[in-house]
Amino acid sequence: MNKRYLVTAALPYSNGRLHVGHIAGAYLPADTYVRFLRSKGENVRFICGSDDNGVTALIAARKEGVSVEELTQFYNERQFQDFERLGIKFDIYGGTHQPDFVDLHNRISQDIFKVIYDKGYFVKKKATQLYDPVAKQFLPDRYVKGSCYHVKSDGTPCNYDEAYGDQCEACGNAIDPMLLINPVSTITGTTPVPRETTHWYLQLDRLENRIREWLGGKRRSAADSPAWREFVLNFSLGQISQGLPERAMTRDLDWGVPVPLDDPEAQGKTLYVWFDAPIGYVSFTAKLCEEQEGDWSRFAEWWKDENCRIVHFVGEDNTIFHVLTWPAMLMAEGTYSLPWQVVVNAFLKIRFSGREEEKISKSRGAAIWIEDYLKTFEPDPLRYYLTAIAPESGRTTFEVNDFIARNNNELLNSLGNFINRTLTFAHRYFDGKVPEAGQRSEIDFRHMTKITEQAEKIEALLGKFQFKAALGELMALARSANVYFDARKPWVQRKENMAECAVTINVCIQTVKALTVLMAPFLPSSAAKCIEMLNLDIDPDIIPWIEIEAEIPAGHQLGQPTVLFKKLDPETLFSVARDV
Ligand code: B3M
Ligand code: ZN
Repeated sequence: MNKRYLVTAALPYSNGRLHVGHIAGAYLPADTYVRFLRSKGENVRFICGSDDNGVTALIAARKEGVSVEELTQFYNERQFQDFERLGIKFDIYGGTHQPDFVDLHNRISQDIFKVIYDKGYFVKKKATQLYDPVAKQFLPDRYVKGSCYHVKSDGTPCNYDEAYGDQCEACGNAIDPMLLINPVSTITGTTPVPRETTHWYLQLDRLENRIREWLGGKRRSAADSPAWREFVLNFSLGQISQGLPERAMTRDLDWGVPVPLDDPEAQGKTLYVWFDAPIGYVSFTAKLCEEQEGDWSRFAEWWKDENCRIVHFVGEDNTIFHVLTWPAMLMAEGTYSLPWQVVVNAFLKIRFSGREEEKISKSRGAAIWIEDYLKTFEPDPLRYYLTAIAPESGRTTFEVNDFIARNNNELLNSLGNFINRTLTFAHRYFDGKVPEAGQRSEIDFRHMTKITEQAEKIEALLGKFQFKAALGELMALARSANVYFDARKPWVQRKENMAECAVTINVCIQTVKALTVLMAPFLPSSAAKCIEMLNLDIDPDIIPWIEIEAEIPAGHQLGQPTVLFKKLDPETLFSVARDV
């Protein structure tokens, strides 16, 4: 059966710039996966856009003294540029409140809300919420801060005192703002008071069994369905065993999707941002269908068709919403497919030389902003490093010195060096043409077999979302290519036996081609340079995976060799980091 893939990356809040942590969390692995799928000839759509609704945008707009519309459009544009320049290529980049998207987004969000409402999965309840008497408004979750009341897995209290009213960043648990210890309004700094208001609550408890079944059910043992990352599964099953609380899906807020009910008590209320944000994936798909086929309702071919695999890439703080709430919404609605996989990365920490490792933080100046990075550097060294240290099974640290070292030792000295020495040799001694393949000996064959083996490993690992390991196998191939080159000594062969030298360089050029195909999902602009250096007539954006096995014929004229990777020095990166 013809499978299709709909891949999404978490919708960034359009309230600030992007830093390396964002990229490592969701966007780079998603882009790598999509590039891999495309090279395998799969039919795939890659969807993203900004999360404009809710309070985070309001807070930022208030702080910057601009309207929330202005703010979200400004950052939507800037973030999109960062993605583009990093080679992260979406089929569509929308935004839940961007002028071209908001109508369709509101309509689809409201439709889903109404279906769930009609099916009786919401209860309307009066609840007491925190109200700021100075600002004269109810405080949405993100407007309240206080100490976390949860108990950590080791039995000690969390007590993190910067916990927001929706989630504790220290222990990862969902927060009920009414239970926060010493709550403070982030708008005015006053102590909020409890006051009564009406909301619509999604009865997650009624869906617990179905979510558990979906998480651990039969589907998971099917050979073609990669396993969940362990920390994701454990965390999610843990949440379910504690019991899923009813969650309010509406808010007292005037920025967002209006609650689509005739009820007078729904007046002035909007949908909870975590209700409408994942629907952004759907509404942007609909917009793409409108643009490509003139009919937005064809989003159903992606969202309501069992032959389409839906894959979400998110960071660890989005786990609950993608592995529990979102599937619950889809189950309650009833006509959508459930995610095929949710790929979650943990947080990335950062360590500047001479400093302790720390949380990436805007306020403390501990971040490398993508915009700043790109002023001085090429995208691929960053893509390389962020994949090499990908927080796939737990938190990892971006070490500025390590970034430089790995660029210089691995990208440059291993991968870049092999490609460069091969191509310059071919230019110097074979007129820039691919020499005759001749009679390959055992050592040549062994090396050619190594290419096939590595390609198979990389393919299998990418299919299982193990990007870091896949990149490791790519680099292992680059290393053994250098070992082969050194063992054959073409610089000696050239003087003693030109025919044997030709065999060696032919093998090396075929290796460069294989490396080009294999590096493309990770390092797309370097792969494009290689395509040029090899002078191949292949679309550099979608290099077919089968090209690994297709040898370049003898006599083929190569292009000019250019520098693939540059040596980086710590001072330059340090000055970028200091700019923040
Ligand atoms: N905007 C949260 C975040 O960037 C959020 C993701 C929404 S995905 C539907 O952490
Ligand atoms: Zn906590």
